[in-house]
Amino acid sequence: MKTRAAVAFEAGKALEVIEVDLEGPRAGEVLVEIMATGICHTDAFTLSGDDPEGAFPAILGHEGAGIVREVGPGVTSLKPGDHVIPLYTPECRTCNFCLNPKTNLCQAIRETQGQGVMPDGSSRFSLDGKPLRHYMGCSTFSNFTVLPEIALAKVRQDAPFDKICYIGCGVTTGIGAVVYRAKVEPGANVVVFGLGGIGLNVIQGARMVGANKIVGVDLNPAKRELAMKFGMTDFINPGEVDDVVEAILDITGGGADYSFECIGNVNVMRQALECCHKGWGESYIIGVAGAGQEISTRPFQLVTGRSWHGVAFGGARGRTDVPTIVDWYMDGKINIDDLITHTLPLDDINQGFDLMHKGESIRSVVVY
Ligand code: NAD
Ligand code: AHE
Ligand code: ZN
Repeated sequence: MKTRAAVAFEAGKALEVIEVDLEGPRAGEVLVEIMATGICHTDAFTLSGDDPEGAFPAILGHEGAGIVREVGPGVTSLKPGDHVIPLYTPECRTCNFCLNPKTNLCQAIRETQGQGVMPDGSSRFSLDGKPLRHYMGCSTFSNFTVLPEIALAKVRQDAPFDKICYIGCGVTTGIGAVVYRAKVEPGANVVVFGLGGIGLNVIQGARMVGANKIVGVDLNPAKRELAMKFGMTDFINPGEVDDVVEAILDITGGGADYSFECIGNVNVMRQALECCHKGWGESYIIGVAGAGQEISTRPFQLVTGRSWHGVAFGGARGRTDVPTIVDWYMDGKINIDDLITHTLPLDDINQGFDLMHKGESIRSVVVY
């Protein structure tokens, strides 16, 4: 079939919205009509050329929601008409990662996914007979896409696609980091570095679990108002204090119980570790840093009881946890609407990237 898609032909170039060829689903695969997709910072990161796994030409996008239109042989858990959210972290429920309760990083298809192909090593997308690569196993910047069955969460049918698409990455990444990965307790002091599409979801996750202080750190003072609405109790602009770490120790009375880095800046990652409470503070890296970048600290920081962690997709097991997060949204327990600042047609997708780079959007959503 033919489908309209925004194609990334080269790193650093704008996407081109064109018609491409899409082959139907093979065994274990599902054809999905994408109804809406968010534009995540990670799409911009890969398009910039900084992603060691970035390969072109490719169809980016990994934060979508849509409807199953066809299933390949052997697919048992989904049928045409089902509403789904694509999962860049799948959940096969049988690999040794899925069987280990300590991780959500299913590895069943990780290698081929990173190469931009389906699990059998081939691409379903092509242009003029030449393959186009998939991206993060999702390629939601195409109106129709093909995914493995294990990379789709089935969700309720009354949830609006243009809002729940954000659960495909940003919402789950932020709230999940608090709830599933760090397991923040009521009364804990939490510090969040970077109040963008991820950090604001960490903040609302911290409020949801009953955190005490929720300190937000951002260079952009315009982020303050929205962050307060989502539960931030204290704001630090690094440009207005002598020492960010000292300012956090003062506000929290000794340091963060939990800190989250939601920027992708290795210098800030160090601050996020060092603002943690001596003896028990835990720091979680969420931000994605460019190829070749490294983190550092004095080992004494760890010897004296702080610990450094990382988390992908909020520690969520997609097929199990994503439907629950959709319920949280539909029940009014979490706010997604106020984070979706812009809605665009596919033809204007590059404007969504421009808004992100200028710091003018939290989330832009493309509606097909
Ligand atoms: P964003 O651009 O919306 O937000 C980043 C925020 O950080 C902005 O508000 C910006 O003003 C602020 N900032 C930038 N430099 C700063 C500094 N030095 N000190 C303080 N604040 C600073 O980005 P986002 O969509 O929220 O994504 C954040 C990061 O999370 C990105 O690196 C993205 O790739 C990554 N990410 C990771 C996962 C995961 O599973 N680990 C999932 C999604 C996104
Ligand atoms: N491909 C990059 C790393 C990019 C990365 O860290 N991706 C996160 C998700 S960001 C979503 O917006 C992730 O899930 N990582 C775990 C994984 O298995 O990819 C690189 O450095 O090679
Ligand atoms: Zn993302």
